Amino acid sequence: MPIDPDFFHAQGYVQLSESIDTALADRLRAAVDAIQARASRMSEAERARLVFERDLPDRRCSELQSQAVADAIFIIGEPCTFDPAFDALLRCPAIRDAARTLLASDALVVHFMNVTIKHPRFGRSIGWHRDFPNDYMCPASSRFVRLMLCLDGMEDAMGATRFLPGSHVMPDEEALREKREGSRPRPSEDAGVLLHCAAGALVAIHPKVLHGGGGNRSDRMRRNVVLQVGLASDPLVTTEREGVTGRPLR
Ligand SMILES: O=C(O)CCC(=O)C(=O)O
Repeated sequence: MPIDPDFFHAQGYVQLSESIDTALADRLRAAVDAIQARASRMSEAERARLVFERDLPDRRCSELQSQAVADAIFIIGEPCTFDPAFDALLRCPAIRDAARTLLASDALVVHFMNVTIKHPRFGRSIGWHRDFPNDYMCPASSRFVRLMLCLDGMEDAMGATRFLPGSHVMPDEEALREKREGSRPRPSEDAGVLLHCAAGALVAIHPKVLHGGGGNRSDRMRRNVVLQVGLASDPLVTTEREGVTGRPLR
């Protein structure tokens, strides 16, 4: 079985033993490179779908780093609007089968997709958080999943994703209360377990598991394609929509 649902439900994350084919992974890496290469020449409409490193508040960014950052992209939103390789990703059996197994349903829809980039040496850390509840593209219940395709693989120095195993085992009401009251736990930066994986690995993330990750201190690029999938019967209760939102996962 390419996925271990027991591990996922006990730990709150799992690395799949199957992924997408290497030719598509190559296309996706090339697509991300091409988007980054033309970022400074894009139209306003295209740039509005990108989050640049330099626009984010970061008290830890030194003067030297600010110069290196230039047009570095932290998040590519709506990647399907930039390159059809991302549409092809949504048609991959590994993606569909993982979501079907973990959500125990065949009637699934895509919520959103992005590419999260930690650039060599200055790519920022991501603080501990849960994906449920969320102000962006969130249904009323936590019955959805994020699938993360690690284009470059991940290791400690690259700012690998860190998980607090078992932290998802809580009722939705408690996660909602935590957000309302601002009482979400803040584990230390080195708490939990690091997910080390090879380039092209596919990882499933439970919406309530606490996860985050350090900055990229290495010389290697760290690019993850993240997509969120939920039940067709479970409408989003937040306002934003993307081009792929509601697309059936077939
Ligand atoms: O790139 C990562 O480490 C994970 C992205 C993430 O935290 C998320 O999508 O919630």
